[in-house]
Amino acid sequence: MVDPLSGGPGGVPEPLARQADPHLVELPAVPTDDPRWILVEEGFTLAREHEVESLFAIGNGYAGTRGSLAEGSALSTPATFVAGVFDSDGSSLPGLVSTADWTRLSTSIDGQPLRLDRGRNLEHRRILDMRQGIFWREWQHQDEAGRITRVRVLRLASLADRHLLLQSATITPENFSGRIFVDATLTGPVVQVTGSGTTVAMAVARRVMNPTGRWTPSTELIQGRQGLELRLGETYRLDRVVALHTSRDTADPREMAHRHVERAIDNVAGIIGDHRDAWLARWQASDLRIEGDPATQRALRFAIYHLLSAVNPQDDRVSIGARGLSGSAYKGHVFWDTDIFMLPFFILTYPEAARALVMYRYHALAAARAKAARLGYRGAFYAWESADSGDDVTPPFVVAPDGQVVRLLTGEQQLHISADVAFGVWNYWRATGDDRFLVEAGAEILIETARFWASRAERGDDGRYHIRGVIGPDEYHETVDDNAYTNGMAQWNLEVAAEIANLVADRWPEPWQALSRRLGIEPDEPRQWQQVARDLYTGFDERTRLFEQFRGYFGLEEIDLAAFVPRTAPMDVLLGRERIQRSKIIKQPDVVMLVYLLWERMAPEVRKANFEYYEPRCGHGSSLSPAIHALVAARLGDTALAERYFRQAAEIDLADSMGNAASGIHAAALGGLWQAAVFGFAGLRFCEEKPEHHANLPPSWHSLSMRFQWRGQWHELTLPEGAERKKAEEDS
Ligand code: IFM
Repeated sequence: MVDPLSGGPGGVPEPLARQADPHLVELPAVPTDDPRWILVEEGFTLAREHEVESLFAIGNGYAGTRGSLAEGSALSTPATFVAGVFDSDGSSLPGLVSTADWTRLSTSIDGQPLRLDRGRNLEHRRILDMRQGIFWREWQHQDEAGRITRVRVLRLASLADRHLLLQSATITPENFSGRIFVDATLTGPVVQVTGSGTTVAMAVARRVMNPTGRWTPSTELIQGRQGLELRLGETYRLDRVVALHTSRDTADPREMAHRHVERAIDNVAGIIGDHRDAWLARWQASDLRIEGDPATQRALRFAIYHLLSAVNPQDDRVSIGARGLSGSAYKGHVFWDTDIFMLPFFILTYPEAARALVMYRYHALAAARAKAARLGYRGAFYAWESADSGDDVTPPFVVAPDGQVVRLLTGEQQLHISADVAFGVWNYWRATGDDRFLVEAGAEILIETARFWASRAERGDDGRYHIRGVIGPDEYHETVDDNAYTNGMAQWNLEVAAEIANLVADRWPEPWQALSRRLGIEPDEPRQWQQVARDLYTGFDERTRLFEQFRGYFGLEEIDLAAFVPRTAPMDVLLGRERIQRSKIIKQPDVVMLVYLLWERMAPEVRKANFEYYEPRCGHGSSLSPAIHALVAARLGDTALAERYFRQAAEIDLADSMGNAASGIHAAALGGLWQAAVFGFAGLRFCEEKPEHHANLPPSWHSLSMRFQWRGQWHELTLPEGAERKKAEEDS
């Protein structure tokens, strides 16, 4: 097996040039050199600042901190979010709370503030070290008086102890001696109480190392407003450790934070070492290695890094919002993005984290039942957008790109979320064999979602069941009847719930009796679900092998997307809401999504016919779209098209190609990118209850290797295999 943590050959560019440090006092760690493990932002472009803050965010699933400049800039929006801590001002929907800015550090030299927008930046570099989970900054600045100062910073959110955040900075006057003052006070309240009564407490401790390498009791550098006289070439180091606790996890978060930080401040090297080890261990399990294509390698690691930064296996009452903990878009709300796009990565490489995510849905079941009941249905209708409680927090109105305020129907009409949740639960159980989860939580979700479908589907005059007035994954078409994705997934949900009910009744009779008593399950109910599933209208045409995306779709206006290349704005903006609704242009894969998720149930010609029909009609107005197209194209053997879509998916954050990375990375697109590599190019599938693969690697990928867990066993996958691999090596 290839060592995931070693560098190694393979067309890799030269490591970053690093200067030998002449000083005794250094940062307590060094950045990774290998460009396949780091993202580097050279210089400073004010207009890119928000985007850089998102991409360079650090996180450990408990807290996430944006990669803002410590001293700020005209556009800086530093923020630290704590998973599961939401607040609203009463008039608005709950959004993730931003805590005090623990990263703030502003330096002045002889009274002059050291800032990027003053003087000259001889060197300025930010590095996201994905391998070690560390944000680095190196800055050499010359002020108007010619004084050159070097500042180095590292910042991390400990993966070994999720309550700790750490920053270490060194400062060196390189051609002068002068008075230096570092303002390291926190901004914002250190204890916050949200409207719903959650207390978030931060405790901070600092210490300073003098140029001889000793911890100094002197606090003049950071507290005496006069500052400290630094001599030419001398380096001081400032460490700052923050302990973060909330009343979600302890009765007295303030006290807990104080005690925690007091212990931690004397163990900075240990905190960094443990954090680094925790990341290295995670990478051992979760890395995906691509030889021959360093840019793709880095893009995949970027995806994995942000997914890992957003998850916390120790807290099953939180899930991952659409932008993880890296930005405030969608107020940190959780969508189907987690169950369908991100969860597969965790299921196969980090099952403990996957379990926490599916348990979040179990805890949300009460809210999902209440939503169904409010609308007059049985079972569980999950929230389209949820926060901490599982209640639906979808905004009722949004401001469209043209400034119009429009009614948002997604919360009422994206019914498919219930089947998506069920699909994630079933996927988790199937891959892990976690029977305890199935019996104690999963079966209940599958049953309650099936009940919802059975009560929501109406029998029509044609004798078939129909699901009317919905929005499918394609959000350009609202209030449609018999959306193929919704009906197809509902059908799957009903069938699987019946199978699972029979399985649990058979294998675990006592818990089953308790569950059926508690839920009032009639003996005949599973058979009724099967009947609704059998008679559910699917929109499938035997002759053409096509699913009609919804009733009437085939009669809509045909618009050639090729005429809009190069595209200057999303298609709904270019055409307007009314026209797009009357057209066949779709926002994101809908039937293609169904083909992907229910792949094993579709005949090969059905998969192909539907992809060929719908792919040219997709406008990719959602970040969730390109990766799924890449995946399905790769499975169908069209590697060139798959590669094009794969690149498009990778660029959503790394090139900010949709123009909205400023408010957070796109976690679902990153999960989709991983899936495109694993389930698309590597063709990993779980047929007949065991893993198999049908690879279609892009020609530039000399090899792909990864580990994954299936039913408690770790498997190694290295492609191409055996003879094929030998041939590829000879050819290269
Ligand atoms: O869940 C998605 C949806 O499919 C498209 N609009 C954005 C949401 C959040 O990412």
